[in-house]
Amino acid sequence: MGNVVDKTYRDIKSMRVRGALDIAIAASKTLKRVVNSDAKSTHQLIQGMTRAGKKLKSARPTAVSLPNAINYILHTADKNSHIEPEEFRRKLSGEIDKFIMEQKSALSRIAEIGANIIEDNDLILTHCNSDTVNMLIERAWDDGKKIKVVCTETRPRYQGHITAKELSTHGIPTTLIVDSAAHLAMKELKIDKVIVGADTIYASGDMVNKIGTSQIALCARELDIDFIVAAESIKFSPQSLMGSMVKIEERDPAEVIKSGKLPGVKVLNPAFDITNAEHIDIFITEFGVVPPGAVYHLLREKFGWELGI
Ligand code: RI2
Repeated sequence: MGNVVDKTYRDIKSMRVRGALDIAIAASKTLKRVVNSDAKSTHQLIQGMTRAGKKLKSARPTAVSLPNAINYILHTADKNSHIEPEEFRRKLSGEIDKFIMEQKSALSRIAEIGANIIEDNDLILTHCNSDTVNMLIERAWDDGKKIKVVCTETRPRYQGHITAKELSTHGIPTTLIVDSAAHLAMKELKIDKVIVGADTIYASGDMVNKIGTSQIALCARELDIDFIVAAESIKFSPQSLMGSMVKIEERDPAEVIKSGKLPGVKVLNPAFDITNAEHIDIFITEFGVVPPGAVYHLLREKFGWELGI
């Protein structure tokens, strides 16, 4: 079973599996494999799940969807610790399947709500690659809205290329820009809306997303362009209610520049930044449109199990 867990850990760490929702789903599926291992007692099964959960959580530190999914499944395991192993396997497998289905239906609900917000002829700018944002944009297009999209390339790993490829393959007119052209493009092309995904959303309404997002939000504020975040509630951080913030992942400098190319120069490669709640107009969640000031209430309502309330 260690092999399965190690493989998922490596896939997430190396970003072979990436995107805040996808890493949470990959970890959930792996915990289901652990639940179905041949340990003799329920206690041993829970021990195995706890070990696997700890390892998987350490694969990437910034997207709270990963620990949220794992904590939820471990919480469900604890609640069922009194039942026999066979029944426990069946029950937990069903709960994990249900949890994954809920995440997928959250995604499609956000697409539906988000598509209503997009207007005919909108020019939308997005950053990085978010399945949630792409699904929402594709839904608006399928609804008959004649939209166009501008994608940043998203250095250093160029996830913007994935976005551009997906959207243009869907038939949507798509333009790729370098990250540093964001302000110019927003001003000269007259972008109507910026829509991005999220990795972690704090109780304060501040939001952690791919490096460069906060600069784009500042530009949007200056130019009076709507700045919209599309994210499932799994990306809300209950720990932030207790003052705890996620660690901003610092990745290998080799992603930025070939090692040894600039001897003596230090390279920083933070993968995420924090966008101030004041620069965010709305969050689109599966529960509807939420202003940054309402995140606190949604967190308390939806993550009561984690907070013991
Ligand atoms: P979905 C990604 O992180 C991006 O920051 C993206 O905005 C966010 O996850 C949400 O993605 P990375 O894994 O869950 O590329 O909307 O570092 O797909």
